[in-house]
Amino acid sequence: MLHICVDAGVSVVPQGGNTGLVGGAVPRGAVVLDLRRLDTVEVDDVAGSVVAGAGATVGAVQVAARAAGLRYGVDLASRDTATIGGTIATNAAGLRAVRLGDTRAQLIDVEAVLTTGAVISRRGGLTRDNSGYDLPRWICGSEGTLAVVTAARLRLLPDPADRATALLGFADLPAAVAAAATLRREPAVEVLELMFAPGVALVCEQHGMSPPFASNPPVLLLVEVTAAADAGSLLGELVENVPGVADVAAGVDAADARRLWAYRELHTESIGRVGIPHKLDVALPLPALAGFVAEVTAELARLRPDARAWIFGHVGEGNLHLNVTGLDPADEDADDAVLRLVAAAGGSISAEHGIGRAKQRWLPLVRSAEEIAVWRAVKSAFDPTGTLNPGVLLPN
Ligand code: 2HG
Ligand code: ZN
Repeated sequence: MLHICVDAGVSVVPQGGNTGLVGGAVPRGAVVLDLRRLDTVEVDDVAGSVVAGAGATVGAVQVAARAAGLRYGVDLASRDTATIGGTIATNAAGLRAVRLGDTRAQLIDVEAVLTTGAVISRRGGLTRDNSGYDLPRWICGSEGTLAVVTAARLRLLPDPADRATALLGFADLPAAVAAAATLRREPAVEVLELMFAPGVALVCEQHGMSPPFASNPPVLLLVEVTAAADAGSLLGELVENVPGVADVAAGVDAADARRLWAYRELHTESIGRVGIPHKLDVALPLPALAGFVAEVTAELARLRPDARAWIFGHVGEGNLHLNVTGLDPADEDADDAVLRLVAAAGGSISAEHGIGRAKQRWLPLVRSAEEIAVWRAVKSAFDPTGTLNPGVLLPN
């Protein structure tokens, strides 16, 4: 099929679950290659890995891994729609990457089709293979611009028998960031998610949930630990020794833990109900994070007094999701101001969602002309006719 498109001079946009947030799979006069029917999942118990078709959902891979007493390290709120192919194309990171790594860290091999029709794959399942350039890791995060991912072999991890979740309240952001930095050093901690009171209140209002704390702390941190046994006591001890914790809600049973997770996982959907948000997925060095939030909030209030910024994210890695509502969809001034502040603070304009079509304009803030020139050479080595996903990632 690819070579027919190449011969006809038609572009191709590979699509998975369509959960991307930067327009990386949005076609513009192109053939859409829907990969969702390639949804096989086969766990290889002996190798401790899984071979999944590009269209298998992350959730299906998680279920299959668990059935074999193992687990898949990538987890994200869109797990039941996002596909393995899409998460490889975007190098999705998600909720546990602070401990378990992003998609690239799970990759053993990728089977992918080039526009020449050639298939690249080793598929042998060797986890040690240092025999040269690592094409799977180049394809991962290339946003469908280099090759069409059809399947992958992914590392599975031991499944800790026990886990415990707690929501912590803080008086201010510097205290929450300091606590996250301390907790990140603890091997058992694998989730560190930041929220603010207005976002949690919005989730409660939209979903008829009661607030987690009567005291309404301004900043909240969702923490999860895993262990072979007694994760609850371990989490209790850790929390007791972290300075600055003003409130604690412990997930005593599974239903409680699900409720604590819901405060975080329902953010995207709840904000979407307020209006079409401008989505800014940024990373900051941890020491700069609290200062950045103060600065960006003041700058947005000055520039667009009617806009509203909702902030949450994977604070263990300095990844903030800044959703700005109350802006005209075509108004890029606020995005520009935010992303310039990010770059000035030594951060990245895309922590995990990629560049797609939405962030290309700002790529030069964080990537040099020399780097982009090498990318172009790589792109033409993989896809000499420029058939795959033109207009995405690489500036035109
Ligand atoms: C998340 O962490 C996703 O929930 C979505 O990356 C973030 O909606 C967003 O901005
Ligand atoms: Zn995220």
